[in-house]
Amino acid sequence: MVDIKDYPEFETAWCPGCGNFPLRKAMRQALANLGLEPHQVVFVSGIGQAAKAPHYIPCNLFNGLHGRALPPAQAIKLALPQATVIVESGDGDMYGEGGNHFIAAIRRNVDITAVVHDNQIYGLTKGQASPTTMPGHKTKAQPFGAPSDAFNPVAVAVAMRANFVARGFVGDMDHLAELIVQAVRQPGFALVDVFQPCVSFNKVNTFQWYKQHCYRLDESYDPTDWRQAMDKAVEFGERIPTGVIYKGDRPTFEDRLPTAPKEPLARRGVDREALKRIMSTYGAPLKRPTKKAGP
Ligand SMILES: Cc1ncc(C[n+]2csc(CCOP(=O)(O)OP(=O)(O)O)c2C)c(N)n1
Ligand code: SF4
Repeated sequence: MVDIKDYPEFETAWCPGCGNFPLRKAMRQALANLGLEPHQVVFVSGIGQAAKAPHYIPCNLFNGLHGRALPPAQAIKLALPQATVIVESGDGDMYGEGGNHFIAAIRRNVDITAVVHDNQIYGLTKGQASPTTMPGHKTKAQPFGAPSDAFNPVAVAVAMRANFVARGFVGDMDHLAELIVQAVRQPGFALVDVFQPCVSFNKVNTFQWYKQHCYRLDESYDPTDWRQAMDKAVEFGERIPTGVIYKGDRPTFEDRLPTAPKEPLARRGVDREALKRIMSTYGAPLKRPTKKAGP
């Protein structure tokens, strides 16, 4: 049986009180509840404070470029279908620099889970407005207030009928762990957008602010009703719903791709005779280069 202690804690570079800590705990609990051993999981992240989260969990990790977590995550899942692939990164990384990959990943629907630390700010680079920063929010780089409207990742994901769309809050940790469990279990692309305070650079969306505004969807809510989900996804004001906002059932990319490997790509044998036949259609067989005389 897998236990949360199989996912020990490490020293981190985060500020004391950062919302990344409870999210990490919820993630460790979710992995234990899923019965996953560390070697069965691959985390993929980009750049940022949130993107460091997988450094502090003893699973496999691919840490890529800023905004580029989703493409390698999809490739890893296709090449290693048995792995549980979780992308864990920040709102800037996923929706700003990685915004187009986010849209493409929903369309493609590879069976991966994206858990986004949404602190509504760029934390690592000291508090510039991110795509989810609310308009008018004053930062050092936007002293007159963020001049753009905020990106609503949940509404975009529901509009595109992503197979699983949820919003969590680090102040409701058991609920958050349960959302991650459900997201991993759902086939296809799953999004869990998680509100988490950045205590150093976001003085607007504090823990208290999230606590005052977030409420849990009640039991009677049906996440398979797309129109109702659209209404909930755009509810972002005095009250902001948390929970599973939408659950879809589009076929996954793997289901639609006849050549998708069912076993690790690395274990597939090579048909050398077929390879020779293919190479022979490109002309004369390759010869080893001969050594040239000279300096
Ligand atoms: C291409 C590129 N642009 C910009 C940066 C600088 N940069 C590093 S992290 C970051 C923002 C990270 O914000 P977010 O993803 O919200 O994570 P947080 O630090 O808030 O957890 C930026 C702009 C970079 N490293 N690479
Ligand atoms: S700057 Fe913000 S996001 Fe980064 S570690 Fe500190 S509190 Fe967390």
